[in-house]
Amino acid sequence: MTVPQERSLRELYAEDAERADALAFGRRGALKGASLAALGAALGAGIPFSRHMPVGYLPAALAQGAPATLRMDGKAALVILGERPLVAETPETMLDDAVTPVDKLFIRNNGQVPEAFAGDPRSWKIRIDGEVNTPLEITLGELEQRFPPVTLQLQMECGGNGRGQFQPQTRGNQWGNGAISNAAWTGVRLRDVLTAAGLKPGASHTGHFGADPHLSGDPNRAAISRGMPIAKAMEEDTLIALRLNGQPIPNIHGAPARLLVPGWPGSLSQKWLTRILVRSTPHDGAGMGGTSYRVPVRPIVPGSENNGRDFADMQSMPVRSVLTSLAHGARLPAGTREIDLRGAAWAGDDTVRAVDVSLDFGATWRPMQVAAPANRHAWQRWTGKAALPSDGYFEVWYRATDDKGRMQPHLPANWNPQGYGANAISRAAILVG
Ligand SMILES: Nc1nc2c(c(=O)[nH]1)N[C@H]1C(S)=C(S)[C@@H](COP(=O)(O)O)O[C@H]1N2
Ligand SMILES: [Mo]
Repeated sequence: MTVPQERSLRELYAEDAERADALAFGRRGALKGASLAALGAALGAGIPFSRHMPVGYLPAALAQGAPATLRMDGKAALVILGERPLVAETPETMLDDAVTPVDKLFIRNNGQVPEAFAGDPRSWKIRIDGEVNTPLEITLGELEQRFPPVTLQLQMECGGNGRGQFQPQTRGNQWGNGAISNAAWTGVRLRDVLTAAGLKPGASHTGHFGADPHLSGDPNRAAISRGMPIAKAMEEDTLIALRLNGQPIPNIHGAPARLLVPGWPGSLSQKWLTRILVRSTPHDGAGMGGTSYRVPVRPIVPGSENNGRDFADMQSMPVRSVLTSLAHGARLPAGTREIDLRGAAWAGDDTVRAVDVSLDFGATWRPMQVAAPANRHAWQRWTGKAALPSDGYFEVWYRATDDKGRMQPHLPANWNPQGYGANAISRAAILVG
């Protein structure tokens, strides 16, 4: 088949990717001469590994539009996914630092951003109540005096990271892979505080509360209020954080104190923390139950209606990787025959055993070097090189495998109504010459 004259293949891909694929790819799946040439023209270069391109494959270079970027004091030019509430993603190349700088932390709000606390941060109070022997109302000043300080590099990843991969599309922010940060957080262990309050025998779950108003402004509604099993609350890496990369936490990231619950959905890491309720039943706040932060126990038909029956709370996040040394869509000078590959990988409560890269649409993979995490629940950096046989259009496919042998899949699995847990292999398009 030939490509229609009146529209470029690129335009057609933007409008109707399926039809463009049907035009560009033959029935048997091999790209034909004229179509291959048209696709090469749309991409701006020939495709040296075209023989490995799968049937109906949409080249990564054609699969995205131009993003809106954030302008905010103290923040980098993140990609805006939503204005109200404000949600912004970190492009993968901005995740090139081992410790994520404050300006590059992604932003995820569910409600309004509260006014910055005007008082002395040390006077901010957090209440610990519910299934405890001695309810506490403790200021940050007292917290720092009573409990030993801890500094850890901790991943924080939104439960919806990767959501944009799901077909059919699910509701919520269409994240790429950039709802992840790995900053150095200083604070006190939540377990020290809970132990000081004294857990009653029935204490089984927490509920978290913050000072941010609901989007509607209704004071009786919480923007978000999630909770976790007490075992996660008592883990040594779960913190009430007071400092971020050695500085006071900026307001947008939850000043003056927030929870940091690494490896589990970021929504547990309550910003502007005011209260932790210890419960004898799972918490029932905003963002709990139904299909919120929950995934089907057994796969459901993608796109089907489901009220969350037979769903389970998302806990440890799945394995994922980012490529930080080369931007998707990068152009490299003609004659480039070797590229430096570098990035990060993480796997919730688990560690990453391997990162592999393919330049030939998955036909062959080569292992990268993966460093140990700085501490448990920090991400792991990976590096390596890859050789290019010629100029042309290439895709760098990268995938991580966790220490239990679970690998990023080719397509996101376990479709669910709110789009959690999509961790398919990523691909970055590069043009050489
Ligand atoms: N109080 C409060 N805490 C919150 C949220 C929120 O909207 N309000 N969003 C949660 C979600 S969904 C995520 S992913 C992280 C994002 O933290 P960040 O904006 O500092 O990156 O904060 C969590 N804590
Ligand atoms: Mo999130």
